[in-house]
Amino acid sequence: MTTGSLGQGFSCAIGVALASKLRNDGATIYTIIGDGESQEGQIWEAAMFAAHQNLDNLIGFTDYNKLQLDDLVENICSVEPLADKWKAFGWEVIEVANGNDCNQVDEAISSAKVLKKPVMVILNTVKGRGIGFAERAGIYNHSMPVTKEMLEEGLKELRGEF
Ligand SMILES: Cc1ncc(C[n+]2csc(CCOP(=O)(O)OP(=O)(O)O)c2C)c(N)n1
Ligand SMILES: [Mg+2]
Repeated sequence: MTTGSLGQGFSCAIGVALASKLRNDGATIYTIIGDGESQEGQIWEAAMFAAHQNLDNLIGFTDYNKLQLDDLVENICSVEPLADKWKAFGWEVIEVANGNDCNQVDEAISSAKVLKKPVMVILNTVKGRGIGFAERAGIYNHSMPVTKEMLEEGLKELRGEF
């Protein structure tokens, strides 16, 4: 599911992970949150609950692109020290140096699957990576109108046609 209100998707994923454990269906539950989203109080209540329930079937990802809607995350309200926060909340943490590299993400998932606690994978990412105009826009790409021409250009770039 995708969600709009920041924090709610994470709480839903934790509910799904708990249900999966109760059913003993062997599923792994994946959830992605933003770094700006991590400024929400709901994230931390949910984090505490997931550890309390020992949800070792849950793998979270933080898209740590250092930007939120208005500005740099650190200018609005820093989330650092992010890894230490998750550890203090009872989670295992795996940090991925280049979160835009699928191989590095894949390796992190393999490592996360054998850990016996909920795991937060912190992905150091670049917002808009893969599409030049989106990456260059930085903070302004959050609600950037995309014309038909820009869409074509972006898709070409993602297909490696430049
Ligand atoms: C509870 C809540 N407060 C505020 C917003 C408005 N809002 C939408 S996106 C956003 C910033 C999210 O930043 P981040 O999680 O870092 O995502 P990114 O922009 O990097 O993809 C905000 C404050 C919202 N959707 N929900
Ligand atoms: Mg962000």
